[in-house]
Amino acid sequence: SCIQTPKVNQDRLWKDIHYTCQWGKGERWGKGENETGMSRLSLSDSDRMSRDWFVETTKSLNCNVQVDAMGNTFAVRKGRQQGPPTCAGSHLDTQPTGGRYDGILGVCAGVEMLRVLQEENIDHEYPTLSNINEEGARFPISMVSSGVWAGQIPLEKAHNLQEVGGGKQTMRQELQRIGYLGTLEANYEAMPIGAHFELHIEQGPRLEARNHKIGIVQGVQAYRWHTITVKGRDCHTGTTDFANRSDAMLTAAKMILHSHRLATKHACLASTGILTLSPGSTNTVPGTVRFSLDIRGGEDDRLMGLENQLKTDFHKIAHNEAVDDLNEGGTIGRGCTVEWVLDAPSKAIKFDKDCIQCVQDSAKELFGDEHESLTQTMISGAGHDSVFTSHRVPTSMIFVPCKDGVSHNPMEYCSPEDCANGAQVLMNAVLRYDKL
Ligand code: HGY
Ligand code: MN
Ligand code: MN
Ligand code: MN
Repeated sequence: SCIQTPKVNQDRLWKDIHYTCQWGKGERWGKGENETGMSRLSLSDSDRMSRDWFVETTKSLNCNVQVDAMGNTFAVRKGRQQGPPTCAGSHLDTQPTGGRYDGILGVCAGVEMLRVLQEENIDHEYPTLSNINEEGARFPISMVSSGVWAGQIPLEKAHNLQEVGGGKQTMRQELQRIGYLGTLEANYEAMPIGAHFELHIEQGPRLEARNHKIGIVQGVQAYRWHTITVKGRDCHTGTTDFANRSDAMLTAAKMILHSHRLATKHACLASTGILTLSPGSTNTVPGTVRFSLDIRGGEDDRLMGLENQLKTDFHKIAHNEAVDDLNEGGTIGRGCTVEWVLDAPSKAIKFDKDCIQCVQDSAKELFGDEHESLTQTMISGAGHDSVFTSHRVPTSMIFVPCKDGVSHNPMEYCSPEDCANGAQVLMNAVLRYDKL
């Protein structure tokens, strides 16, 4: 059934997105093309200011705002509503050198939906939601706040998370410090929502490559984050020959190279984004190296196959045993030890078919006869809060293209038209879902 839905205001949405970018903009970047770089780390002061903006703005739109013990901020518009309302949410935190659309677009689109409902006097209750630490850049579990709300991560564990790289502050202390340690219990029962839709940039090249305007997201690939510690022995670089070294840096380098090669063979992805070593001196062979390993792949068993093989091979590399072609001319050395810690796993998930249908129908409504050539179904390569909400309520996502498929980078860009297309499909989908 064709539902005449009101139009989002593209200029106003664009203004909101860039208004929120004043907080945490360029904290780590100089002038020039990088000055658009966002560094609004979860629970930082700049994050607090963007959250305060979200609270004030939604309150001015006749919402009552509730914050839970994980900082999830629900702005629920008062109105006639049977049963738990349909929610539109995403996140405001960014990568340390992130872009202006990842997460922020979805939250601002939720706010734009509320503005339109207010203007059109649509007397309907809708929550918009802003999650915390989706990026997992400052605290080691990504999407942690939606994970607690969905009952997938214990509150205690989340509250005690300390900053990546050994910072002392815990999530709980930082939530308290910025005033977002809410009294509402961080779980589904305390804040039941009926369904969840998340608008997000694709963060990859597929939509742009085919000149598609909307991605109808059917699920999210599995991923597993680890911290690997390699222990060898500090020694003098001038007096210790190779046979006598336990070189943790060389060993870790071989592991990282091997993880890339083996992931390719398993049609998966692998990446190391954090690497620390000690003692850190030109003339001391490093005895300790710690590195992150983010592996991702379509299905759970394929990813576990890669992980198990990597565990075997890292053990061999640590003991200088041959692994594929890594050991030609390698050092025989005294070997090292290796330790794995699993930080954050997420199984592959499939979104709800009614939600996907609502997105599909909303895209049809927006593009009319051209919708076939302007939309595609897809699986998300990136993790999102929707991964966790889908454990609890019917959920799906809407993607819009981003320039060159670049994200987690100051050059991230999504055009005003693409932002507005996404927000329109988001609002249409929420209104449709409620009429099911
Ligand atoms: O890691 C991810 O995929 C997301 O950006 N948190
Ligand atoms: Mn994101
Ligand atoms: Mn991200
Ligand atoms: Mn997300």
